[in-house]
Amino acid sequence: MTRTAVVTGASSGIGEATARRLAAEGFDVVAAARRRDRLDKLAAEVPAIRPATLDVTSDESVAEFAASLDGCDVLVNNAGGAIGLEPVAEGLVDDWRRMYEVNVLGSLRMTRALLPKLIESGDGVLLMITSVAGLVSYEGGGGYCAAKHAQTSMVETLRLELCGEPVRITEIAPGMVYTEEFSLTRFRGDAEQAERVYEGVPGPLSADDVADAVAWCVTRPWNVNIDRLVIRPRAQAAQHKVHRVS
Ligand code: 8X3
Repeated sequence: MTRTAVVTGASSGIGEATARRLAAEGFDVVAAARRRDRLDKLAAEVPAIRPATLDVTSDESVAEFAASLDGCDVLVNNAGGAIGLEPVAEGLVDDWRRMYEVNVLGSLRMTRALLPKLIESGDGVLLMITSVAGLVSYEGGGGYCAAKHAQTSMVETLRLELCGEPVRITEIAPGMVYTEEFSLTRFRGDAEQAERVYEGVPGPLSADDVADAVAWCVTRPWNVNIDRLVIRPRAQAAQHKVHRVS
């Protein structure tokens, strides 16, 4: 029987690449995000992808979405992002709130709503896309690092709480990934600053590289739980150690 995978934040970047890749792996994919026009285009291109409008920051939207699903075997909590690079001393409450809403509470809403279906499937996988920012802190990371640390902690707690249930809990923590929007959002639309992050870096990861890791994690045998997979480009040995060529 075809298995169903739900991917949040599927309208671009890692989410879109994951939706495409899981479809190629034979899943029925529900690609969920706010921007329906983008999802519709994606679904028109890939028959195994079904578009679904979803705002993970809204209780009603998540409830409606969950009710529309017959079942769910894999949930990829991917919706998230960073806003701003201010030091904590100048942290903007609205930005922090937004980052918490999407990254942390969005994942909580989706987890609460779909966990019963994942368990019911008999071999569910809940996969959280976190970040290396969930494992280390860095200057300017402020609210994003805090939100990603919260997600990392959520994954660890879930795995303990669900031990004995037929659901695997996996985290993928990517480092530097070059996507259309991540850096642009962080720099509030300043394309030049956004590009500078990747300047001279030979081979930052692509969204496809992360999607490849997602596919590997969710296609392991039922008894194999990949707890955490940290994935960085070869040029990024650590947060502060990035090789650049001019
Ligand atoms: C994105 C990676 O290094 O910008 O999650 O925090 S980093």
